[in-house]
Amino acid sequence: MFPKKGASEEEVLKELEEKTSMDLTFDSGRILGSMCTYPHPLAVEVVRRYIDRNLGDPGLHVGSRKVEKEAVGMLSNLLGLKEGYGHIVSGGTEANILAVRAFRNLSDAEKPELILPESAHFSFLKAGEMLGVRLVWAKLKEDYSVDVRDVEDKITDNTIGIVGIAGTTGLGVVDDIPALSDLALDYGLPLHVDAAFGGFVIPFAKELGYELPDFDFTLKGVQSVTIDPHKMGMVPIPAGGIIFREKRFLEAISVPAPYLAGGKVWQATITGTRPGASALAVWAMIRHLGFEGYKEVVKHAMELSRWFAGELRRIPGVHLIREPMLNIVSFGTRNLEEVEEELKRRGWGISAHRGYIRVVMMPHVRKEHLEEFLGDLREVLKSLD
Ligand code: 0PR
Repeated sequence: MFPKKGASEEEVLKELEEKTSMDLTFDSGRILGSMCTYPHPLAVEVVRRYIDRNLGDPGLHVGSRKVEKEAVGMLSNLLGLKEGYGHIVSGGTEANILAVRAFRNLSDAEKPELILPESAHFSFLKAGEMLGVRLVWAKLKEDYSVDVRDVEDKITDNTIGIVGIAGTTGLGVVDDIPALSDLALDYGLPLHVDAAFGGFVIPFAKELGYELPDFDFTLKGVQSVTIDPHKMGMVPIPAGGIIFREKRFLEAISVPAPYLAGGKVWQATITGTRPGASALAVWAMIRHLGFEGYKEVVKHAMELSRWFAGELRRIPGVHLIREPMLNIVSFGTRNLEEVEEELKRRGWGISAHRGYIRVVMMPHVRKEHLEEFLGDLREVLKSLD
């Protein structure tokens, strides 16, 4: 019911405190299956200060627009590009939709088709449906990376582009992007890399000595990359990133917005009014942590993942789905559904995929949380025997 009379600020806050008391919080250490985390305090402060900035009307907030461009520039650099074109958007979903939209608009295929791995995130279902693009699913190999030969077999005159994933949602697998890039170049097709999760992990993990495939613009077939600061970038929601190699992709999805303060401007994002504070927070976090700072975050997350995978291996009735490539560890158990149910009942925020449980070593996840979780897992397994 829409209240006739307002309540005091105190009352309102108290009511909200009660209503949200059933939410799991990141600092409780109970959320193990999320790709989000508690944002960095600096990013929170930036959002608080610049909460009113609207990048939907960049003529009003000229400085913020410049900062967004700089943030896009820094993300482009991280991904091996001197100068890239893109936006800080609402998340990986919007970023993926924009990439598919650009590929479709630049293609003259009569019945547009997009080839993507079976492991692709469900955001592509939205993209396909909204854009009238048929999704053609490519099989996975035994190691859960996409079968590049199957991708090739599925190319037709209607193919508008190919998708590869650098950090799959369920298992954190990095596809063979170099091979996909070669294929894309051979067939004159654009390749989009969904590094929504891996974008803020792989560059640092590689530097730390982890062996991972190349995934970014250093590969000539890669035309666009999704990279989300609101996952491992430690920026508050909403903050996604879409970067294109060339301006023409952005131009292909821009519509005129003729009456705004900046005169006739062009808008490529799905959202019109959109938070400048998010772009500023992305800029602030990159400026503050720098490559070395993010490397430390990733070092901790990767080490914790290796340790956790080792511990899981020692529990009878538990098996790893595959060796972790990034900071995501997924495992199956006997009586999986009952185990999931019981772990959730005990207050664990885990992500239950079909066939396995996913644990994501986000910055808020600490060893003591995982030790407690492993204790519960052992108990639950025993109780179900
Ligand atoms: N691409 C990949 C590879 C993703 O994993 C995700 C989200 C997206 C795109 C879409 O990103 P947005 O959700 O920002 O639009 N993956 C997470 C997942 O499905 C999203 C998520 C985050 C789910 C936190 C749960 C959660 O607690 O796991």
